[in-house]
Amino acid sequence: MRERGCSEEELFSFLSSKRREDLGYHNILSSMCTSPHPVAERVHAMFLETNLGDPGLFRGTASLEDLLVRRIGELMHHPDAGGYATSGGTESNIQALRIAKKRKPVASPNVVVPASAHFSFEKACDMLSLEMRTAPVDACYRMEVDALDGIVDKNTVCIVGIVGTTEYGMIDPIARLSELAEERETFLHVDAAFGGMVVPFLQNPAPFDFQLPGVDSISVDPHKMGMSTIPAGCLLVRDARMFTCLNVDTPYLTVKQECTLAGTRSGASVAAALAVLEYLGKDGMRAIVAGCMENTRRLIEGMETFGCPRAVTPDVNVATFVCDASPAGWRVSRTRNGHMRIVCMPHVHRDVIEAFLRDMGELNA
Ligand code: 0PR
Repeated sequence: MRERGCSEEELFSFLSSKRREDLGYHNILSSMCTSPHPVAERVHAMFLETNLGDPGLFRGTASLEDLLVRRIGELMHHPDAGGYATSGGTESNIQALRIAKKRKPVASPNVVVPASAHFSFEKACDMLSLEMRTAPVDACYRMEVDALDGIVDKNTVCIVGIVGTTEYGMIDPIARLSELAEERETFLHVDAAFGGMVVPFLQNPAPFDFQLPGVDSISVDPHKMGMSTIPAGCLLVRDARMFTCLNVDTPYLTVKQECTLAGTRSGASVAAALAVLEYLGKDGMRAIVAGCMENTRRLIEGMETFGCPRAVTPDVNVATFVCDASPAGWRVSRTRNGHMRIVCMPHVHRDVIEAFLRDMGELNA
C-alpha cells in the first residue's frame, strides 16, 4: 500500500483505464448476466451501505428482502415459501444441499444431479463431503428420469432437477422427479437460477415449482434474467422451518440466530431486485421474456440458413449450434460438447442478433 494517498484525478484516471479494459455487454453473447435495469442501478445506489447481516439495524431493507422472497414465492405458486436473498445460484445450491444433508443423517450421503448440472454442485458436494452422482441426460439434454432407478438409493439425501440448464437451456422433467422424490421420500431441489425468471412468464408453462408436491426448495437468481445488480440470488424452501437446521447463534447481533451462509450481506442488490419486479410487474417481465424468446427463435432460424443447425430446440433463451467458427468481435461460448452457445439475454436486442447474423454471413461467404 502507498505511504501517501494519490490524487483523486490520478485514482480515477487509473480506474477508468482499467474499466475500459472490460468488455461492454453489447457484444457479449455468452453471459447469463446482463446490464442491470436502470431502476436497479438507481436503487442499488440508494441502498449502498445497508447490511442484511444485521437486519435489526436496517429494518426497512430487511422488509424489502422479505417482500422479494414473497414476490418470488408467488411466482413459484407458494407466497408463504420461506427464503432469503443469497449471493447467487452457487450459494443457493450449497445451502439447499446443506439442508438436505441435515434432514437425512446417513453415513455415506450422496446427491443425484443430472449430467447437465452447473459446476456449483461440484463445489457444494466437495464442501459438504457428499458423493455427487451424475444421472445421464437424453438426446435433448434433459435428465433421464428412467435411469434414476439404479442411481438413487437409500443414501441419497437429495435429487436435483434443473429449470433452464446453463449450457443448453433445457428444463428437466420436474413433475416426474417430484413423483419419484415423493415415492422415495427424498429431498428435491430445483435449480431454477436461470429459468426461474423466465418460465413463469412463458405461455402455459409446465409446472416446475411448489405446485408439485415433491419440490422442497428452489434457486432463482434475480441477477440473471431478473435484471438486478450483482449479487442477487434467492433460495426458497417450501416451509420456512426447513432453515432451522442451519441456524447458528449470533449473540451480539440484533437477531439471535441466522441461517444464511454469508454474514455481512449487501441490501443494495436485494432492494434492486425487488424494485425491478415491482416496476415491471408480470406484464413487463412477460414482454421482456417474450422478446428474448423471439430473438432466440430468430437467431436459430438465421444460423440454420448458414448451415449451422441447432444442437437442440431450447426451452429457454439459450441457443446452441453445431458451428465451429465464430465471427471476430463477438463473445460466444462453447459447451462441454463443443457446441457454440449464445444466451439471448435482455441486452441482446434484435438489432444485436441481426448484426451477429450479418457477421456470421460474411464469415460463411
Ligand atoms: N445454476 C445454474 C443453472 C446456472 O446457470 C448458474 C450460473 C448457477 C447455478 C450459479 O450461479 P452463480 O454464478 O450466480 O453463483 N450460470 C452462469 C454460468 O456459469 C453464470 C455466468 C454468468 C457465467 C455470466 C458467465 C457469465 O459471463 O455460465
